[in-house]
Amino acid sequence: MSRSFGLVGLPNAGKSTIFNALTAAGAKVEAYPFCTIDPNHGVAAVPDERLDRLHALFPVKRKVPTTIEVVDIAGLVQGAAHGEGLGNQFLAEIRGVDAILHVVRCFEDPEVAHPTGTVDVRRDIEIVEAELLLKDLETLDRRRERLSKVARIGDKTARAELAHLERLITAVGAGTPIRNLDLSTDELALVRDLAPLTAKPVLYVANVGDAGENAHSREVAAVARETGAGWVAVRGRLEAEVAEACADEEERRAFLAEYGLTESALVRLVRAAYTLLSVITFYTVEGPEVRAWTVPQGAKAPDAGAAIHTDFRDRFVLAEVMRLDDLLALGSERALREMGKVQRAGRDYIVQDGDVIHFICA
Ligand SMILES: Nc1nc2c(ncn2[C@@H]2O[C@H](COP(=O)(O)OP(=O)(O)OP(=O)(O)O)[C@@H](O)[C@H]2O)c(=O)[nH]1
Ligand SMILES: [Mg+2]
Repeated sequence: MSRSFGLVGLPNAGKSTIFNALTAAGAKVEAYPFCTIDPNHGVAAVPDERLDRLHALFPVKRKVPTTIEVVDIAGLVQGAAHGEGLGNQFLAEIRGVDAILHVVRCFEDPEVAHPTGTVDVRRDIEIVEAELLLKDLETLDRRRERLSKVARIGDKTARAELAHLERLITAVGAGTPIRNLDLSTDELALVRDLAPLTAKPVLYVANVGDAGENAHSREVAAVARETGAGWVAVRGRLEAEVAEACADEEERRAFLAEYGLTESALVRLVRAAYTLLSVITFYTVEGPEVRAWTVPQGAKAPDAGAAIHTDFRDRFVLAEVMRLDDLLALGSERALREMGKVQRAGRDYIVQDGDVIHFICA
């Protein structure tokens, strides 16, 4: 299943620019704030060198990469939660995403207005996070209001849930994002249900401008370290131009090399995001298709099979597992079989990043 990401940030931070760099979808980008009104939704195929090499070894008809979904919403400003600006009404759009991409403006450009006049990374991050916290408070409060009526008539489960809600409300009210709390099983269930924004993992995207990393982006790195978030530096405008001008990753790479960059923003961002989400990639070669799949780290073979087809979990008999590195080194499946390097794995096998798996089902 593809992972989804929601872009948040101040107006003019470069969210739509980053959206375009990732999806090459050509969303509207302007030097004035609130250029984005309606949310942009896009899908990007994840460039994957390992998949390319696997496909070269098994030149079947189709090469199917994993995909990511990206949602780009209007900028958030101070007071958004109380109706300022446009961003707040669209926060609901990103309730369903797996992780937040928080775009932080790290470029100076007098042509592009900054909503508060100057770039100040810590303050800018705080403004946006405060809005996310306020949005969560609103979500949690609404649930509390509804539940307290039921709890009053003596419903035991409602009363228990209310207690969990109170703890979350106190923490969020004090400025602690839910992702930083140690949650009990019951609280986790509640969080799954309500999908509050501050429970989602955050990847800071430092939009550094054409010249590359600078003092502002180093500050973003420091914030990420302090809060346990991920971060990645992206030359937004340059990457968006390259993404839109070049049809494939190879062409992009040749272009970016001229600027001393070895990989596109999409590749680097996905790598950081997959690490943050603790997901790994495995591969299949079946019929006319070589294909990449993402599953949570620690997934057992039947669960990985279920990513392909839900009934693989129950029908699972055996997985034949090859290491992609072995395949690339030895050049053929046959060579691996002869060397005894095809592992027959049972239900308890934990899938590893880079496995090439053939599922045998009943
Ligand atoms: N100099 C410079 N300008 C950039 C860069 N990235 C984006 N911009 C410019 O910043 C302005 C705002 O970019 P957008 O991508 O529209 O910003 P946004 O965050 O989507 O803004 P809203 O939709 O208004 O919230 C545009 O004029 C972009 O061209 C960059 O790397 N360097
Ligand atoms: Mg925009």
